[in-house]
Amino acid sequence: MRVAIVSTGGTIDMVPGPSGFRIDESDPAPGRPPEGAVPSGYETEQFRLFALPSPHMTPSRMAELCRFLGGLAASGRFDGIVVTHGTDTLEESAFLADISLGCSCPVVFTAAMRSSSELGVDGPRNLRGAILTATCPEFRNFGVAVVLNDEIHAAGRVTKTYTSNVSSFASPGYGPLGFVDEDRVFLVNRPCWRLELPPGELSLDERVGLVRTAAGLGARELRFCRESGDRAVVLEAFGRGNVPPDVADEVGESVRHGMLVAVVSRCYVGRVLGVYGYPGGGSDLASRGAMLAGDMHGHKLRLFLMAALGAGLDREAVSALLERL
Ligand code: DAS
Repeated sequence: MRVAIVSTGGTIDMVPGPSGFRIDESDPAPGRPPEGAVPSGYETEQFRLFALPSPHMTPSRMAELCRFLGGLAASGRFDGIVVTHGTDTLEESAFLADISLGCSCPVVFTAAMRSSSELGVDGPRNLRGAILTATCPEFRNFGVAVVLNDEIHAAGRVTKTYTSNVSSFASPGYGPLGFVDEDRVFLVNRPCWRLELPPGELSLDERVGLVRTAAGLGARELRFCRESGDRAVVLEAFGRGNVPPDVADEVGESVRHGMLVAVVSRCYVGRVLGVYGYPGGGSDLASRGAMLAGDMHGHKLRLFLMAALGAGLDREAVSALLERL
């Protein structure tokens, strides 16, 4: 089995420094897998694309990563591709790869919650699990996955739930696709549908805002997005998709200005639906032209809208895709 390992940075590549963990710039063999991480009989080829803490990943760097992965997949040289990444924005990079790659070479993201110098280091085991998953014959056509702590998660569902624990990555409300048990991969749930972009070159329109509501908050922030020239905004509403009345007025104003307003919930599990008709309720927002975007997480939906607008999709095409959620 031949596996490409693409490193981008993150704790998995970090060492202690005078003021805290940092990427080891002096590593003579950057991205080389640690002892025991590569199962016997496997060959790996390392590519260091970035050496960044993941809060330094930007949408354009994520798009560059996706294009790089597409090139590796198209080369036909690998049975699977593993990406190592910082945990903070891993779910966004993995999601963008999931909606845009549309290729048959399996791609798995992994990371570490602890650096190689810490007690109970998890990186080598996570890398091994990711390699095994990416090359598991049954794993084809599952989309991009994220493997940490012996669990395999769908990129569209997974989220970092805990700041420091090795069991941080979870798919709340859905559960993992499967798990890794020593040298075996067990897939127990197949995603029946995934959000995907139409085939084509990935290009992002970054004029997409993200606004989270809180009691009495949101209208000023939405107005800021509109006045800054955003073409779309994701609104993280309360519960089933409800907002304060002044936020609803601002939603209407944004739609009148031609912006695409997509509503998700600030709850981290469950769908939005127009079940409330009061001013600011989900049904009111829909009647003012907002799109209700199912169970998506706001930060992922923002990337989807960037890519959809970058691909030239119009309002109807975006809405048709979101209706499936
Ligand atoms: N701050 C984290 C990052 O680079 C470290 C990590 O978890 O990888 O995302």
